[in-house]
Amino acid sequence: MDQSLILTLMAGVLAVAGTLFFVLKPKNQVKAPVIDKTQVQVDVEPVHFHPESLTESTKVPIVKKHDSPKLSDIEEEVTLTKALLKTEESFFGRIKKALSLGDTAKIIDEIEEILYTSDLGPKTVEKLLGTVRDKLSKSDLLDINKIKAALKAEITEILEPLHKAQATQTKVLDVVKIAESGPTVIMILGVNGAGKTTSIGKITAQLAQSGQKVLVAAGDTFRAAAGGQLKVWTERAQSASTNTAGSVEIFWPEQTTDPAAVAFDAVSKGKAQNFDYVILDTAGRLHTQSHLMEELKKVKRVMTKVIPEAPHNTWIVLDANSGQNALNQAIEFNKIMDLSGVILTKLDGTAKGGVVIGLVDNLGIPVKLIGLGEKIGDLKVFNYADYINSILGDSKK
Ligand SMILES: Nc1nc2c(ncn2[C@@H]2O[C@H](COP(=O)(O)OP(=O)(O)OP(=O)(O)O)[C@@H](O)[C@H]2O)c(=O)[nH]1
Ligand SMILES: [Mg+2]
Repeated sequence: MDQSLILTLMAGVLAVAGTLFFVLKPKNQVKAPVIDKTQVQVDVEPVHFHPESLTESTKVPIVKKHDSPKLSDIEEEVTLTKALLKTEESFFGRIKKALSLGDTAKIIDEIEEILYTSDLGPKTVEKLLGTVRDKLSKSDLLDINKIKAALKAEITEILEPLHKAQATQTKVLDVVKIAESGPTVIMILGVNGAGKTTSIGKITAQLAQSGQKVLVAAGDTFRAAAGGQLKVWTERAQSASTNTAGSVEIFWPEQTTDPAAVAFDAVSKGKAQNFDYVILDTAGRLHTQSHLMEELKKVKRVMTKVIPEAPHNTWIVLDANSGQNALNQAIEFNKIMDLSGVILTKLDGTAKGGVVIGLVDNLGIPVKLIGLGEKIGDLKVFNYADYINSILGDSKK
């Protein structure tokens, strides 16, 4: 074909395409976004909240709906595997290295040392060690896959019975014991700084997202700033939820200094006003502070005057970084408060993630939820299979 004819044809095609582009382009794509400067505000970062340093006037920052993180935005951010990388390194990573010792007696000694320094507790270490010693032949001990399979089977035996029911669950709503009638009451307790208030914020956000009407009660009457901090979290929870059927309200009688009175009034209000959930925050305390433990018992007792089965869920919040201490705390709190679940926080970045196995083995109470960060979406239902795969370097995620 003649070269000039080809050029003419190409020019024609381009002209037609250009015309079609301008005719068919949707109108709203041409417009530049209009920014209402009065609505722009600095994002409130939900990290390292230090309520003590806030003054009365600044302690409740306003989080506007449009710029708050949505649960769906941040759901994918932290995976269990990512959070447990350090645990995997210091647990299975070290076992892998032990194989280079070549000698099976030395390998067993090294595995024993690793297990004892993995926050499992002596009873659980003996179980795992027994498996390695009794179920593996000399040649198996030189095969990392055989060791892994033996550990996996034993850890599964410990974790599976209490967590099978929640293996397919992803929502807080699905791991709560629900009241037969009236509001479901969740009491949250634990030592200072474990992550109680933060976890309540995260739980509330998820429940609101599931369309639930939630009343959060400021039962930490001990620390002056505690109510304000809880208020911030309830506002975040409300803002993070995109489900208009759900709602969040705080019960914070600022003049009340008795946590039992707060609990009683909150549960009464929850019942009278048809809330689906009442979640009670409590002040941090050590199990060795007997008067404060007595106080917790009283708080629990008064709620039964309104709803005999309340609290339907008594969850202890434990900081994974406390390792063996977390286990001791749980054992002691359980003696007095009859716990029904554990929220294990700060699993992100700790090397002490092995504590889960010891906790479940020694306590016989399920780990319901795990905290994987400081943001409102960083709370997941504990999945035992994912956990085991993560600490044994077998995760596909
Ligand atoms: N990295 C990380 N930080 C967390 C997590 N959960 C809570 N935190 C942080 O832990 C700190 C303490 O959290 P709070 O919720 O105030 O703990 P608390 O148990 O209510 O503390 P008290 O009321 O003083 O007893 C805060 O800085 C939180 O951001 C988590 O899962 N991961
Ligand atoms: Mg608190």
